[in-house]
Amino acid sequence: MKKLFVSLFAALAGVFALIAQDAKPAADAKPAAGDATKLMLGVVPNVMQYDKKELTVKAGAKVMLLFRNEKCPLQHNFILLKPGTKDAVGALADKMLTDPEALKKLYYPDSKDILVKGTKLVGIGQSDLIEFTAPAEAGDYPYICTFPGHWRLMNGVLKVTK
Ligand SMILES: [Cu+2]
Repeated sequence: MKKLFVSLFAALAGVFALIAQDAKPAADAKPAAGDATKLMLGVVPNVMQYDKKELTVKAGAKVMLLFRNEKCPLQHNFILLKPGTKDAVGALADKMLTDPEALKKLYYPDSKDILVKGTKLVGIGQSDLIEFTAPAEAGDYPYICTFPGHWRLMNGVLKVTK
């Protein structure tokens, strides 16, 4: 099991290195990237689901989350929420259907329960590198896509551990 984890992590590190190369010249790479916890989250095409129902980080860790949509023709996003607030924020997300400013807001509703937001709507072939500091309190933090209607299926839990 440990071996599997190590090789998975090596594979992840490789992917991040490639992306970093793509994004900017190597000399300009961010020094923080080395000690951040790197997570990857994808999209299952056409069923409105993330490819992972669960992610895990240490409390207070620096996190680089690569949210990537390889094959789904729909647009998606990512927000991290305070524990127990998924349904409330999901209801706000659905209301954005009638908000003329919704697209400009990337379909992110206004809510004090939102801890982290992605930086764009992620269409097919696109990705969003989301950097944040994990919550200091251990617990189960829901993440959802707030494109109206998606959150009921498109959700997961970030497990924050001590
Ligand atoms: Cu979505």
